[in-house]
Amino acid sequence: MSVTVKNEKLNRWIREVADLCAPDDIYVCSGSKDEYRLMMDKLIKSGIAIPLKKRPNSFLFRSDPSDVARVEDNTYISTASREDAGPTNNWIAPSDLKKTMLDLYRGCMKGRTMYVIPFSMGPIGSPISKIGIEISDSPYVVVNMHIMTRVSSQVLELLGAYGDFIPCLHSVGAPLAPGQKDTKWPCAPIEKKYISHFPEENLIWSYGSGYGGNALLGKKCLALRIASAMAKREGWMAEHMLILRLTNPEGKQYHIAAAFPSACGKTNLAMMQPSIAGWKCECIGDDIAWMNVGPDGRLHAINPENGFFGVAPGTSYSTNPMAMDTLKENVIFTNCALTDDGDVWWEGMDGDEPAHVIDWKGKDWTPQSSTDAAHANARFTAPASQCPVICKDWEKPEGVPIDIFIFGGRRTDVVPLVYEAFDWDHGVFLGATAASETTAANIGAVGNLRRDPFAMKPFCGYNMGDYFQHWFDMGDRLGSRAPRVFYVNWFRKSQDGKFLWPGFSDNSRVLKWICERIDGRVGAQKTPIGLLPNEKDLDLSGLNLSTDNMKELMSIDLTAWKAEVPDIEKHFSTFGNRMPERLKKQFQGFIDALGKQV
Ligand code: TSX
Ligand code: MN
Repeated sequence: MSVTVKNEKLNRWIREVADLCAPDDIYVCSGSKDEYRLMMDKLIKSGIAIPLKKRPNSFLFRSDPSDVARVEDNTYISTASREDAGPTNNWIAPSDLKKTMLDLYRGCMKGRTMYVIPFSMGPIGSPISKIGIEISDSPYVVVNMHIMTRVSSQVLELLGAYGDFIPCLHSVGAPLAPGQKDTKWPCAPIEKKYISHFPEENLIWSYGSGYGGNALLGKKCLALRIASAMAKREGWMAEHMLILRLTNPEGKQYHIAAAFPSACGKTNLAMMQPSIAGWKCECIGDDIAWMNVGPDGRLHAINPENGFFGVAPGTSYSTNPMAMDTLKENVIFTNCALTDDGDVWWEGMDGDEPAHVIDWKGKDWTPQSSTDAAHANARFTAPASQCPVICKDWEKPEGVPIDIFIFGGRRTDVVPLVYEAFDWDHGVFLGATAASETTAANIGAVGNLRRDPFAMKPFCGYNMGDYFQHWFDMGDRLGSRAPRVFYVNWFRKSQDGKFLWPGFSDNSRVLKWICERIDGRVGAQKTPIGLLPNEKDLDLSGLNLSTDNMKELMSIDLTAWKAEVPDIEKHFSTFGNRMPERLKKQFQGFIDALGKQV
């Protein structure tokens, strides 16, 4: 039932990998519903997938406790020159890294089936789309790829005999000796995990992990790290951004692409439903945007993904009702808790805590337990088409025209709710200096300020200094048709430690101001950091926020902003001679503006 392959490069590669990894079997995926069902049936029989009584065609998986997140320390950008990977990436020379990984790959699929997964990032056949082939020995990867990408034999037809694709090689790194019983979540120890990218030859090699971005190679590896390097070479953009369409009461549409570091609620914003009358919000994507200059000279964006791979804990009808409604059927859950009536549960879900669940490690859990029932990085894999507010144009091959870029971060103080960049170059400065405070969901100490330029620190597949320059180059090309740039912070707190802004649906008020800026309907107040809303211009109708509260939320403490300068200086200095002069000029302009305001 395995599909026949006619593509020469693919046939050669399949043979090469099979010779190297020595699987028992080879299966080429078609992407059909039957294939998904058969695969899932096998996973159920072996006790790896747990069918959920409460959600049709939905399943729970539990990973090995050592394999629960992306492994940034084991992620490599392998370019001929170390400088081309830059200071934000781990680097090993391609020849050394390949030698190490070839040793690991040798015989690594013994006792397993090698799956060949043809997939398209972006609608099949769209001019912006890219074809990848993932070879993996993980059936969990196959079923997740079915949801997160467009897996189809059509992709192979499109390739024909001589078409090109991005090879993505993946193994869980756990060969089986003859007769050896498999574990439920095979993987390799941390020192043997490698997530490697060779952007100079559009190649991905992943070994040792079965989890998320380490293993579903279409997402972070292809659509961000490899694609960002391709985009730099070819003059387009691959960004860590949600895409949404806002429609105002007169029916005018605005398309927004927004970049936030992790734990800022990007998926929540992507599916947000406005609290203000007459405004409509539709989701186009929640994680990645591929953008190209269209025939109209504007920047057009597509979501290259086919699903949502979202963090479950914290997702509820109060934080993200549209996500909750997306999760009713056809979903894969990983590392969530299992309730006694056959449903999933996680911390932060609506309603009371259940009296008993099986936790993500498969152990009994009650509210008295000292640990969380779901892992903090537990995930749902759900088809984007099931989102009740998915935009009808989300699969348009030409994408949607972007009007607005938003950057943001989680800041307890200093940064006001919203401000606008003076111009494109200043917008690049805001993106390049974006920072967020770490939360329990991040690694490391809580409350540390982490610079995460353009939310791309873990995902830029080349030197981040060159990436900054690419943003300037795109701005030059787009000229007056470039999107306007804004910066937001939903997370500012008062002196007494309370969130100053209600967030969630009420963020529509901020988006409304942004749209009114685009239309020239409202002015703004020029400050050293950017353009702030005038007091009367933010629509706060029906909100119960005091004037003092709003003053604190929008306040600019120049002393606090001056205290940011040394940290930005240190951040920028890491880019050495790859630091664009135009960005240095922006930084100097910022320092000067702060100085003039003493
Ligand atoms: O996602 C969030 N958004 C964006 C929503 C569209 N979160 C959750 C972040 C964790 C992933 C937020 N948390 C947001 C927000 O705008 N704001 C906050 C902070 C906050 C939390 C709770 C309240 C208010 C603000 N609740 C009450 O005041 C009742
Ligand atoms: Mn992401």
